[in-house]
Amino acid sequence: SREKRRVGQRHAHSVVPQTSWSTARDESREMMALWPDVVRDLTEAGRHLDVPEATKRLAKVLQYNVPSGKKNRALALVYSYRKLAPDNLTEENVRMARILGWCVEMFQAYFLVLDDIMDHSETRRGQPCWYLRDNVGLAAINDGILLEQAGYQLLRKHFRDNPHYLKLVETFQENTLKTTLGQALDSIATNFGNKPNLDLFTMDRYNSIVKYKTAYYSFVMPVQLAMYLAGVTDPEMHRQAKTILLEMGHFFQVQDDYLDCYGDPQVTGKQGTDIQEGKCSWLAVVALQRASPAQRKILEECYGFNEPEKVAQVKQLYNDLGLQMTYSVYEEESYNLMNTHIQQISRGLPHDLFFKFLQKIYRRDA
Ligand code: GPP
Ligand code: MG
Ligand code: MG
Ligand code: MG
Repeated sequence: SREKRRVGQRHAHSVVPQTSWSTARDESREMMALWPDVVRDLTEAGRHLDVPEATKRLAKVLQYNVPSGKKNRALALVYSYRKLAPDNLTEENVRMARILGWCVEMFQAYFLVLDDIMDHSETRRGQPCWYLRDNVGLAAINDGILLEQAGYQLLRKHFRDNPHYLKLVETFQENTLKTTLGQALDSIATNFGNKPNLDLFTMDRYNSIVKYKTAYYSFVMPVQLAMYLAGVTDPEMHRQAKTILLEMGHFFQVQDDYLDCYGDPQVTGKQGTDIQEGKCSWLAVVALQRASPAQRKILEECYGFNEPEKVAQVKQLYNDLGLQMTYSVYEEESYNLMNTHIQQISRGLPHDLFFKFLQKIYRRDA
């Protein structure tokens, strides 16, 4: 099971709930067992026989970018389905949930391939970013679109006769739109690689960016999909699920921003670039809230530049401002708040589903 550790003091009363993660590990294995079938569905069975090189390319793009991650979004979908349709858990129904999980992972791969180009990242999931592989370069943009379209093709192949097929398609479309709008806000805040305007780094701005770029597709979408697959269409249930899942998604991106600076790349599988890229990250926003005029000047001069000395000065400032402790307290308080909000869910949604999600992300280091 994953170790939960962090530099700094923890409040004495906070105890990490003990759970067995073996179910998640087993489910991950089941997902992987299905992966070759998914690739076959997308690349064989008489598809595009006249352009075999293109099909080979798709197979290669899928293999490098889709199954290499933690598959948290797919696992969340399958887990949600199990909780939402406990009386319908036939082998076949669970297999369908897993396929839908792979669709989600294809969209995730699509976003990450493009995000890594935009963020000038170097590693992802412990390997070089796809666009940095030999001879890929900006062809990775098209490969990203291939991943997205493969997601829709897989969905169509297996779910076109499902009564909620249209809802499933729209769920992918709507959440992709939200994500893309969020990514636009993220780029706008960096001033597109020019010197960022730090006056715009407010907590309000931050909240909008992360709601759109991360929370919708990472947390809301997998559960919405599981709900439709389970035949749950009650709007109030969808609304209550969305509210708590947006809160978790926000928390998750704050963690991602923290780990960009303070995480171990061996564990996260990626090298941070937020300071160099001038991102409106949680650390930058909190630093600006607390900085003295002299400290603000350091940020004005050093934030958003590649020079290692400038990056080091920003990190030193974060340390001087005690941001690791600030984060630690924030994580604790958010955790407690989300636990309270889960208990307040009233519309027949299984609370343990959301508690499980929360446990999964609380004090994560990857
Ligand atoms: C996470 O931001 C957000 C995404 C990966 C969404 C990308 C959306 C697109 C439309 C391409 P991040 O850059 O902080 O993630 P990471 O730290 O994993 O690079
Ligand atoms: Mg990124
Ligand atoms: Mg990004
Ligand atoms: Mg990040």
